[in-house]
Amino acid sequence: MKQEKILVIGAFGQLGTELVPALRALYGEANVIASDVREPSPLNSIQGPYVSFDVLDKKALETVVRRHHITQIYLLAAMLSATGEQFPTKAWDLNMQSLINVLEVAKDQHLNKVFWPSSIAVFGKSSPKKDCPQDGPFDPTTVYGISKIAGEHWCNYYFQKYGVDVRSIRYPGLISYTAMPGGGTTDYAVDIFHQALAKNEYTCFLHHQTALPMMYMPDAVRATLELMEAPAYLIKNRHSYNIAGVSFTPAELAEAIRTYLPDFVMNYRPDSRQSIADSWPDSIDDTAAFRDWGWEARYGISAMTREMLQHLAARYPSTGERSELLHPAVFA
Ligand code: AKB
Repeated sequence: MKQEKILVIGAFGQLGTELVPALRALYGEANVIASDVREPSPLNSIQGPYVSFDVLDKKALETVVRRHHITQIYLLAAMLSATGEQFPTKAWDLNMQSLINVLEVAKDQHLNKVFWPSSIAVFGKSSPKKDCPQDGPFDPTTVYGISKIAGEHWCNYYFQKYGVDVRSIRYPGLISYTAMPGGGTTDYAVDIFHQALAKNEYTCFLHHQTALPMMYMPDAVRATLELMEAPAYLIKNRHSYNIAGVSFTPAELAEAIRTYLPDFVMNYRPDSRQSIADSWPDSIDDTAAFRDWGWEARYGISAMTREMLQHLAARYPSTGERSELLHPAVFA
């Protein structure tokens, strides 16, 4: 077991919900402190050590880091693309000030490592649609994207100037059965599974042909741990790494779901999130992550769809009657 003490900020979010148990399996439960601005509740029940504080309160952050002898921070708190467009200044304040607070504390208290998530939202209309390269061009259209590209520069700055070992990944849309995403443009790719199982019908807020880069959560958790476990000399990029998982359109995902639920009906009613999706690449080039620290995705659309439906089917008891393939007896 490794002697690190890790603080995960934003532990109740989609990624935090799965990253905390993965880190605890690696470092021991007592050595991973989950934290969030929210108090624990039956809806976000996390076992093990937990502290509640606001990362925008730098003094509170300093106290938590000192009191728990923290050596690494994973900063996952953020406002995502769609919600960020409703509250632009709030999104900027949260996304930027949280990062500056964490980088300052990491510098002052000589932390071993910091993880901070960036996003495909750093890309924009002038970025290539297909296999979008690591080095841009970047012209984000959302406040979320602007905060992510600015944050990448801050990460690089703290590494170059103060030697803070900060590492980052540009996540695509994340797909998981444990926690719901909150306020993103890629959220449809999680919602669709719940609605398919509950009602056999889904109305998608994106056009049927809008391809976006996505990733199944087990791949995203593994990417995060692999990046953070890699020796520092391998991490050549201190802005953020592109990582690719799987790219698909809503129509392709609906088709994959029909393998298990043949009568599934998909409707389309694009809303304001369509223009955000239109500004993002269809797919991502991740050769730099492969070259530097060996990143390779494992899940394609078929395996991801199968696992999502199988895990979620238990929550929707009528599913077994509608689909032989999702009957509990088939995958028990
Ligand atoms: C969002 O849709 O805002 C996020 C992201 C791609 O970073 N899921």
